[in-house]
Amino acid sequence: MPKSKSAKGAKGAGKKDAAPKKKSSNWDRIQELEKELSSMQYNKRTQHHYGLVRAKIAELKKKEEARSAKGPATTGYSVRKSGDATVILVGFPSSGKSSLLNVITNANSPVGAYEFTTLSVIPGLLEHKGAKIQILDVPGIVQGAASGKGRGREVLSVLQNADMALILVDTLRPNALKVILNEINDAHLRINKVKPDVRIRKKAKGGISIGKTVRLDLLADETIRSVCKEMRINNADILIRSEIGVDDLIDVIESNKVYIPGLTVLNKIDLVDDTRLEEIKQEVRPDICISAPQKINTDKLKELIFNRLDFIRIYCKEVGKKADMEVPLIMRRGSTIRDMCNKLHKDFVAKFRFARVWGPSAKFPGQLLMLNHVITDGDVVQIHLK
Ligand SMILES: Nc1nc2c(ncn2[C@@H]2O[C@H](COP(=O)(O)OP(=O)(O)O)[C@@H](O)[C@H]2O)c(=O)[nH]1
Ligand SMILES: [Mg+2]
Repeated sequence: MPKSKSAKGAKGAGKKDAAPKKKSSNWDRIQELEKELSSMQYNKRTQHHYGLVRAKIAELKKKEEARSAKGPATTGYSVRKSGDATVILVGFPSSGKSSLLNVITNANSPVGAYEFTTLSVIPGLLEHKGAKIQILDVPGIVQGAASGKGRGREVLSVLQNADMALILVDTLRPNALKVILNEINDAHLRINKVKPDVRIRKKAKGGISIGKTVRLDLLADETIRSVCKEMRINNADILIRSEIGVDDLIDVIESNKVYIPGLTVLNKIDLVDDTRLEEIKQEVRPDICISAPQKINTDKLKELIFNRLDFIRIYCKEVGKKADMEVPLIMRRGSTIRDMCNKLHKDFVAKFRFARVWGPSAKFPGQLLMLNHVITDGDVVQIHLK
């Protein structure tokens, strides 16, 4: 996936199809401002103005979202989360989402040569190496879900609960990627990005004070102050510990962003010759190239999804019994024994006495460990309760 400079997140947004005419004046203003941004270079000299425009857009979008959330709720998007992780499948109509869902999961979704075959969220279950991965085909997203067109709120809630985004682009429309990334961005998701290390502590008076442990060439203190003001923070202590741009700052202030991994998948590779495929790969920079119906690389894709979700396998050993090495408990890298207890049973943390661990994370077999211990792939864990 192309790593766009953080400051350019909104690029191209102004080129989006104009929203239906009867929108609020907020919406008109957003479009105007986005147009202004798209024609602006981000550099030392412009960053102040750029920041202000971005902050204004953020504020207006917040208002618009609040407005659209007041509309009648639809039930089409209430999908219960299940399994070890939820992956959202995002792509243009006819990019092959249903075909892919049918190949890698147990779903039986209608495949059609027509656009908009998929009308609501379709879940499928992918089972791989003991992990149960829920994959959701969410068609609404590329139709302006984030900007409050129609079912915005429901689509957003599905997206924000996802653990990963699988972006499907087909060889016939490689430029879909930009549009999709834009929509995802608008839906408050940040794909393959590390959450900026910035702390903002609001206070009653004293203005804005800024502390930094890094050099910020493209974000002057003056810009930080103006952006804060624009977003109604007048007094705060700000501590910045990672190299951020103005977009990151706005993300931190809004504090509603979800940082998840993503995979870019290029589908329909059977429809182009090698030369054209190379050209498209240069443009899209996919993580993997597939053909869903012909099952080219679809097994590899399963493995890629498993790995990108940072899964680890933990084997549970009941007291007095041998460990169950058949069915692992799937956890995420960095999980602790507490996380594991929470996943097993709601009472386990309260009743916890200690755990014994055999395997890579233990210093010696059967080491006695407590809730904060970080477990690793292949550990065998025995939990002792009160
Ligand atoms: N040749 C080819 N056709 C594909 C591929 N993937 C999907 N299709 C076709 O593209 C059309 C749309 O697919 P579908 O899965 O319904 O797309 P969706 O709208 O994204 O769910 C159908 O006719 C599929 O058979 C592929 O890899 N190669
Ligand atoms: Mg479909």
